[in-house]
Amino acid sequence: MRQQDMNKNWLETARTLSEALPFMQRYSGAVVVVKFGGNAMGDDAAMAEFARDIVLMRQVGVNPVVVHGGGPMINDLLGRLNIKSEFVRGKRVTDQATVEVVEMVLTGLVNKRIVQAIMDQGGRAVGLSGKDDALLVCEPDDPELGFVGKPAQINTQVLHDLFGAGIIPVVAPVGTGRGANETYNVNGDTAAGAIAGALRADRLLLLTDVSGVKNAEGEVVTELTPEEVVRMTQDGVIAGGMIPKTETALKAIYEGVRGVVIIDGRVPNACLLELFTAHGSGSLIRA
Ligand code: X2W
Repeated sequence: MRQQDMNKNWLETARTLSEALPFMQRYSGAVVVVKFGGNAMGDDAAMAEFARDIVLMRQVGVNPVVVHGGGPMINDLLGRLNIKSEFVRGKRVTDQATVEVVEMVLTGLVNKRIVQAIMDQGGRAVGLSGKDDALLVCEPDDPELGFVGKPAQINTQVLHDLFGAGIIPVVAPVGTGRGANETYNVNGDTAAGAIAGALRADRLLLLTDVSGVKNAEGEVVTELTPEEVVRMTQDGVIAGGMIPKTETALKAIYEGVRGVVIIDGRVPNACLLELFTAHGSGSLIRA
């Protein structure tokens, strides 16, 4: 549909695209790991918009990897099955019955919903969990947590194979172990950080439901160094649910990720705003 009146909006759209060129050049060939948390997922329209941003990234030469969560969706099925669940230091205590539900929900429902949303936008996506091609080989995290895994060995070859084929990997944070038939529930942020670290990613975007790291005055800090994060944590300014995210960020940077951004995934086009405009969004942590 061609609009006859060249009103201001279309000129602005063209200008926005033109202004994105240096950013597209900057990120061409870059690896960007996007953690899409269950709280950031929203309704079908929001999911479609997220998928569209990921497909656009791939279209302009970025190699995106989506690592998703799904905590609220796991809670929903556990509730329907009358299985009680509790969290210790941000991680779900996971017994045998729980790990089965976690694997079903994450690798089934949530993973395929994201794959389908990307396909619907004309991209190519393949869903996998940490079991596929032994992407995430885990060790038990803490005896108190049961079958919660911490990634001990990350085999990224399958991701490079998919990049080469122009396919977007969509990873469910469920890991395998070193023994036979082991299944581990991995925190989504932890899985995304470990994969970004192993890939030496250019960017790790942690999409969540808060607008970023806030200072003592409650304002979002747009740029922080790892040292500042450590200091703000010691001072109690960074607290609660933000701690697993900043810990993931510091570990990822230590492992060679160039920058980690904590952003509100519910903001429209959050990923594009971050990568392809001078504005950015949320908090960028880098050395
Ligand atoms: C998480 C995995 C899903 C996840 C869980 O069982 O909820 C652990 O806590 P969000 O949506 O990113 O929170 N695993 C060990 O991380 O989901």
